[in-house]
Amino acid sequence: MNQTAFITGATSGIGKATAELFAENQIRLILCGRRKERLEELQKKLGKLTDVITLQFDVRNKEEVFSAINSLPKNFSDIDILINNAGNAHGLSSIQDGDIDDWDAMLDINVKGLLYVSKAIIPKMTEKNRGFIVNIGSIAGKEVYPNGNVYCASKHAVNALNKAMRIDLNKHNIRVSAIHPGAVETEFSDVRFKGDTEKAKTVYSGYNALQAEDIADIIYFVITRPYHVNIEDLVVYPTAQATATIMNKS
Ligand code: NDP
Ligand code: 8X3
Repeated sequence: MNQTAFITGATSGIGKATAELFAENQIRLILCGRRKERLEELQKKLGKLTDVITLQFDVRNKEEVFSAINSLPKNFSDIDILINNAGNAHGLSSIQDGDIDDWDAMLDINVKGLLYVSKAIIPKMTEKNRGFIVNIGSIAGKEVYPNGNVYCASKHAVNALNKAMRIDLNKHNIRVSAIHPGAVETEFSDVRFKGDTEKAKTVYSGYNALQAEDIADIIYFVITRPYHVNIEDLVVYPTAQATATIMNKS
C-alpha cells in the first residue's frame, strides 16, 4: 500500500498496535509520542517492514507540534492518513473532588493536542483534495459516567470535532471517521490511576477486555475501504460490556 500514515500516541496501546499492523501492510509511517526510547525501538522493529520516521513531541505544546511536523523530510510530507489517537484519562474523581491539573491535562492533550496536530496536517490534505482523518474518541464521548466528568467532556469534544471536520472538509473530498472504543486493555488505566498498576488491572479483570490489536484491526478496515466509502462513526465494546458502566464480570 503506497500510503503514508501519521499516528499520534504510537508508543503504546492502540497507536502502537495500529503502527504494527500498518507496517505489516507496507504503509509508510510517521510515529509520534513523547517517549523517545519507545519511538527508537519502534523505528528499529517496524523499519524492517516499511519506511518509518519518528517525531518526539508533546501534543500540548503547539510550538513543538508545528516545528516537528514542519521538519518532516520531503519524502514524508505527503500525508494520506492521520490517526488522531494520543490521549488519556487523568484521574477518576467527582467534579467536586477533581484535580485541576488533571482537568488541564485531559483538555490540553485530548482536545487541544488533537486540534494542533490536525491544524498542522490538514493543509497537506486540502491542497491535494484527498486524505483520511481517523479520530479516536471513546464511549466516554457518547455517554457520561460517574466520576468521568472532564474525561467524558474531552471525548464529547472529540466527537463534536469529528463531525465538524467532516462537515468543513467535505468540499475537499477528505474522509473523516471516529472510532469510539469501550474498555481496551492498554496503559490507559495505569495513566488514569497514576501508576497504580494493581488498581489498573482491576479495570480489565473478570471479562475479556478489548485488546489494542482489536481496535487496530478496525482502524485498518476503515482506512482500506474504497475511497467513496466513509465509515463515519463506530462504537466498539467488548462483548461483556453493554454501556459505559454495565460490564458482565464473572
Ligand atoms: P495508552 O496509555 O496505552 O496510550 C496513550 C498514547 O498517547 C501513548 O502513546 C502516549 O505516548 C500518547 N500520549 C499521551 N499523552 C501525550 C502527550 N501529551 N503528547 C503526546 N502523546 C501523548 O492508551 P490507549 O492506547 O488506550 O489510548 C489511545 C487513545 O484511545 C486515547 O485517545 C484514549 O482516550 C482512547 N481510548 C482508550 C480506551 C481504553 O479503554 N484504553 C477506550 C476508549 C478510547 P507518550 O506517553 O510516549 O507520549
Ligand atoms: C476509555 C474508556 O470507559 O474508561 O475511553 O471511559 S472509559
